[in-house]
Amino acid sequence: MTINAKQYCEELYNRVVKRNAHEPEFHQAVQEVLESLIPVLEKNPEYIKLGIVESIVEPERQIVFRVPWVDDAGNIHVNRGFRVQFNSAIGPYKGGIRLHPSVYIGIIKFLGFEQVLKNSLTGLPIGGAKGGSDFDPKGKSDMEIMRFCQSFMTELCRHIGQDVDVPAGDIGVGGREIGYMFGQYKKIKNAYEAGVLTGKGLSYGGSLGRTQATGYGLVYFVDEMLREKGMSIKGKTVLVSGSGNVAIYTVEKTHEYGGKVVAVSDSDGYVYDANGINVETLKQIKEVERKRIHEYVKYHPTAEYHEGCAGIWTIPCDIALPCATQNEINENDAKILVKNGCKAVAEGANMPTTLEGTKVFLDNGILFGPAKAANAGGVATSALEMSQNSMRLSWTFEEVDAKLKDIMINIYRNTSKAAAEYGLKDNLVAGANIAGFVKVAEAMKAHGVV
Ligand code: NDP
Ligand code: 2IT
Repeated sequence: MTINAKQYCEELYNRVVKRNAHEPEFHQAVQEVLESLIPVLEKNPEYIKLGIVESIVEPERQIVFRVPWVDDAGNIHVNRGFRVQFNSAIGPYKGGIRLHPSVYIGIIKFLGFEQVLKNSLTGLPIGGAKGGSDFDPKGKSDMEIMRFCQSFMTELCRHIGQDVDVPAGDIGVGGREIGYMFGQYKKIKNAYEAGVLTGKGLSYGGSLGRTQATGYGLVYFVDEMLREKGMSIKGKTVLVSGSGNVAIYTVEKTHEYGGKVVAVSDSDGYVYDANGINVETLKQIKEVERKRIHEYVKYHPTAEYHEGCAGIWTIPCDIALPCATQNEINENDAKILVKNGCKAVAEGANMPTTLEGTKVFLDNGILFGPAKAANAGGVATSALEMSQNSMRLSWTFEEVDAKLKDIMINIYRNTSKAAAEYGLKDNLVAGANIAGFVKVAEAMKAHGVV
């Protein structure tokens, strides 16, 4: 019996929508991947016959739990916690934890699904997962954050382990939160299992370079993507949305490479600084004081603050690097960027461009680095942290950074090669989905129906 791959993917997509009702972000992530896989499945129908495509869109396990905690005034709050262990074909589950009021199962599922393919692209042995909670860390005291993290880990610890599932940071989770979670895990398990979490502090098993890795990796990817076309970052005007971990180190590395980042943002608005965003000020406001981005103009009075985060995409630029959150660039934003002369876009955030926005970029010949490939430097360095924990050794910053750079260049090349192999030259969206999928699919084929 011959299988029509296109029809199969359409039917499977419809089943995914039905089975995961009211989860539009997950549908969006699946739709993009299934569309990319059609040529692969036409060539290799056994991935359909062996149930691999159907399995890859179904998480291996979904854990939903109650997270009660007490605030400083003695009031009790009850949040919801999630961990979606999506696929463990090529390694232990691996992926971050997001704390944001918008978190629900559909967000965690889309992130877990993308993580499977992203982790495969790194070339390192890590499966895919994601977790989080609808807890809002904004305005909480250190002690409230600690009590929340402890309660979250009291349940999560049953489901993770250095050879089982290794969480890390994402939106709302950085070094402070990982520290509290690690402390609680260690206490409950009575074991020093350093590799159970990544993004740890340097005094207890963290890796040099992990804090910088996603942003630096993004810029290494962009540099390679431009170099291939005879271009470079030097002298380019760059927009970076967000002002968190990924955004800060994207700004820092872009400046090192001779580009000028003129704007950053948060969910309230954006800052425009024609002189180039000062990264030390950014670190002071966001990492030390944990304040809002409008504070920037107090330090640099010639800079401008504008309400509304989407306005950032109306600033003329050569390169746009969305580093805040999902669906922050829609079709209209993409059209404005193209009209204003933007030549390259690379995604530091996960799924920051809508499907319609992506189409605008691809149709207009914009160099476009999709999240799975372009922001994989963070999780790749997490895997390097796991390696160091297993060896009970630590590498220098230079060693880690050199490995990260190599990994990002390889991701660009493998992604671009996979696209070309299927007649989709320069479509890195398809290339990333294909290259990420094939490795996982081969492992699943070898493991049988499990
Ligand atoms: P942070 O919490 O450090 O920063 C998040 C930034 O994004 C903040 O500026 C925040 O603004 C903004 N933001 C968050 N939610 C929204 C929203 N709904 N609308 C507008 N702005 C928003 O997170 P990270 O920098 O770690 O993560 C940023 C993105 O990068 C996410 O998509 C994450 O999944 C992705 N990523 C992170 C990796 C990592 O290693 N940390 C690795 C790979 C991808 P505000 O303060 O106003 O909320
Ligand atoms: O989206 C991501 O890749 C991350 N948040 C990093 C995950 C990790 O395990 O380092």
